[in-house]
Amino acid sequence: MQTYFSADHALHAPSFELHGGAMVEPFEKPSRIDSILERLASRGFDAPRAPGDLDMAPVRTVHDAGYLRFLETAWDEWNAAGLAGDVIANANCARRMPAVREPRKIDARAAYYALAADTAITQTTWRAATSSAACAVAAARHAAAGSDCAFALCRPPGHHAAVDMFGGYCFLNNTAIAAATFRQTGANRIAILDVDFHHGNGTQDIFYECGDTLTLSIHGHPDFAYPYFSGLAEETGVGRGEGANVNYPLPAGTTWSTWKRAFESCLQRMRSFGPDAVLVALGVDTFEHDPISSFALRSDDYLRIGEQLGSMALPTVFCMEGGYALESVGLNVVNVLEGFLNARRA
Ligand code: 5XA
Ligand code: ZN
Repeated sequence: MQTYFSADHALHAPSFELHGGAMVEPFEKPSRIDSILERLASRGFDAPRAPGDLDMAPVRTVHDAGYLRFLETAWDEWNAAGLAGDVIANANCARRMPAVREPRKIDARAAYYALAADTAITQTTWRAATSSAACAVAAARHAAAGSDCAFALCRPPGHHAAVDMFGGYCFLNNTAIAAATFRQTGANRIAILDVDFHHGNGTQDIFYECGDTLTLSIHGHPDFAYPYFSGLAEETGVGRGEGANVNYPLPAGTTWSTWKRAFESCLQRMRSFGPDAVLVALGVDTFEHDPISSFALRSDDYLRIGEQLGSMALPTVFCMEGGYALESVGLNVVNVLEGFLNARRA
């Protein structure tokens, strides 16, 4: 399986994260990727390839034009306004606020476009985010060109990025951009399966009215899990998208036996939907020792996830999302990929 990876990911490295009332070292940091690269090499995977320059056409079909302008220029404007440090939202569009529209000042615009204050935009975040999306585009093209599967080692991740919102460490929605790339190559029906611990609110938002993209997400229940305000089973899509969004909110402490039932239901729904391609938002923060999540999957469970996805026999692209247990993130990711390849070879 070919991996696409850009060294530019390291350009996104905020110096702190606001977490539970404290400024802490960010959980989402460049060394996560080193751990995955090392494990890919030691398990005999082909050397990663760098993606080309990002084709903005699929990005523009996913994200709002004003939002893209904001992401690209936010840090420069913040700096020019004399504000200190990196761009961080210190307000939000909260419920019943009557003037929800893009304001003029840069700190106000950050508040307008932010999902949460956990995500900073640095001077070089835009370059990292576009390189991350370029990995997703290159992986989708590779799979669509007959190679059947690919791994986009995206960083920063993407599944919380909505049409016009950043947060949860995400700026551009890499799986949605990969879906748009598949469509450029003639695919009509796409399934996006999000196995990250956190609900893929951004992906849900982007495709909520869309009947030819099936979005499925297995995650911690919003009663306790970020992003708290989406991910209920009742969120099923609207209009032509009615029935094409399926959420599986699960309790804290979920182990493989419960998680697997939701996963098998996803596989069944995907089979009935009949996609031309599958995208997997591959978060491994479902791991028992993940520092910011509360499921309890074990390293061997990731092999089983990969095997079952491989048995679907569909063009498949994996896009990296969360996973913060540094000593195990590489093992767990590579277990999924290896399980997938084992099933494909069988
Ligand atoms: O999948 N999303 C994440 O792993 C990020 C959660 C951010 C919590 N502040
Ligand atoms: Zn996550």
